[in-house]
Amino acid sequence: MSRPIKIAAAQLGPIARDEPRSAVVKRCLILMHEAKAKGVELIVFPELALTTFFPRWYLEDQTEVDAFFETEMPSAETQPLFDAAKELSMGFYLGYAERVPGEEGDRHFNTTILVDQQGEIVGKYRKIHLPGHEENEPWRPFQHLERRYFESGDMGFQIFDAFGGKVGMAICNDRRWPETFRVLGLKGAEVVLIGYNTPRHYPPAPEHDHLQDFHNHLVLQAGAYQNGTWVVGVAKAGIEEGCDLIGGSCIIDPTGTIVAKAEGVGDELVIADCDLDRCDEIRKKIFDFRRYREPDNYAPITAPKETGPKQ
Ligand code: CDT
Repeated sequence: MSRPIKIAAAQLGPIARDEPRSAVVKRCLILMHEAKAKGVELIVFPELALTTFFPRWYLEDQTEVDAFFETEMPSAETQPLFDAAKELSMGFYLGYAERVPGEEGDRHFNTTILVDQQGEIVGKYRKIHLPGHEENEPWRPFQHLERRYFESGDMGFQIFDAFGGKVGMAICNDRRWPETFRVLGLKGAEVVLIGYNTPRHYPPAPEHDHLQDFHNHLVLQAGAYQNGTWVVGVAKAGIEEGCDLIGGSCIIDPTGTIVAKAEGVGDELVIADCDLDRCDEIRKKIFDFRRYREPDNYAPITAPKETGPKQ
């Protein structure tokens, strides 16, 4: 049996702070048309794909922060992506900053959507693991204020029936947590799509800077193998506003093998034929969850986080 779907990881190079969304959308459309010529059915863009990675700045004016957020999807500026999806019969994953206006104040999420080949939104995920810090830390060469600008996602880890399979979504830091993949794996994910923005320099632990590419692939490959799922990791890469973001966008098969990988740090397509039936290689033979898991011994995993060891 085989259930192939051709997927493209659409890595984006840097996005300048003053680059309008319309320019980014144009870059995405170029990649979609290139991908169409190669038979791609699903294209995956990075985390916060419509703007520069703004959590690197401490901004006191909320209006300035909100300018990086979307209140509607599609919007006039992003509608061309939805039109292209329909015209090219190509679904997409798109990360963006989402603002939800409400009577008790606005809510802000680091969000991604899954759009099908008819241009309809069929899935949404709001980032759960938010890295970084809440307050300005001027000693850092750049900030990582996701914990200031976003709240943790309220939609859980879900699976969407789309593209003839079961699709899971996560965003950037989520990939470092095995629980992300395991929850998606337990729900039957056959492919997990993950956009990211990962600075090479990590101010609290600069001694690990040379390991950033390694850690990226380590967690993506482990997540794939340990759950018998395809994984698509997609970077926003290159020197963005003076900050070096790793590339390494890749597609990983359910054995944990990287089958296609980006060569540079600019706009680039990484394409692979992903046979979703290959998940069975691992799920039926190695990690048969129903047969081999021992959840009675895993209680600390779901205990409140305060019960973890003090650091
Ligand atoms: N965007 C994002 O989540 N970036 C983080 C940076 C490192 S914080 C430890 C990441 O996990 O790649």
